[in-house]
Amino acid sequence: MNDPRLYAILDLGYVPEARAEEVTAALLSGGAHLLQLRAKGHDLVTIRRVAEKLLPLCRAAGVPFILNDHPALAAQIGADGVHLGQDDGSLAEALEKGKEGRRLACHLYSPTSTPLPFLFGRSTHSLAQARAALAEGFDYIGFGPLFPTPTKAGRPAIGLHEIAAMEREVGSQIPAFCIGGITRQTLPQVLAAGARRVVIVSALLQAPDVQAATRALREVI
Ligand code: 3NM
Repeated sequence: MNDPRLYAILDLGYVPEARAEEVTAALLSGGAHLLQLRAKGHDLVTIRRVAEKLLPLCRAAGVPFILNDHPALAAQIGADGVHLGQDDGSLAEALEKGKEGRRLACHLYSPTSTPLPFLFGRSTHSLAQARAALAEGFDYIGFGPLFPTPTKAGRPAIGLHEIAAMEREVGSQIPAFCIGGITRQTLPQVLAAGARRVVIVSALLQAPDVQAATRALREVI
């Protein structure tokens, strides 16, 4: 990743499948540096169908396409990475599932072939979890939720006080994206607290003009 700062998520909780491509195109043309498909509660057939529509848009824009959960599916469809929560198992397990997915995809798997080309991201909710994800070998982390957010309702906010230490210890080694309740209004405090990269979901997806909102937030970061 080449200094990615704004990570956008196409969340099917906000965007119906019928609008997924149009909204993704707006996020990409607005300047998102990474794009994740998040489809909590959707079946694998649907997730695959949507992912296969979004992947070529991301490729054309030169933006990595990350699938939330489902490492085997991510590898099968040729995604650029997979994002895992704290309860989604270890990096080693995800790597095994990814290898299995790739074996299914190309029928040519050899145990000596090069490592999977994709990125593994981990959600972290404290400095301790961020350190652990770095030590385990994840390629990037999410860090939050900084504020209460309807996108992950019920998850306690962690506030801004650990951002500076997290950036110093972890963000200096791998990209660390602050997440949760980041909007045009809250972004300045988040950046002032030391954040250098952010994930934004509802403030982009619920904007009247997704492209303009993405561009405006990207300019601030
Ligand atoms: N993960 P919004 S917070 C998907 O802290 C997600 O791990 C979080 O959405 C975490 O920008 C979050 O709408 C929701 O607040 C982010």
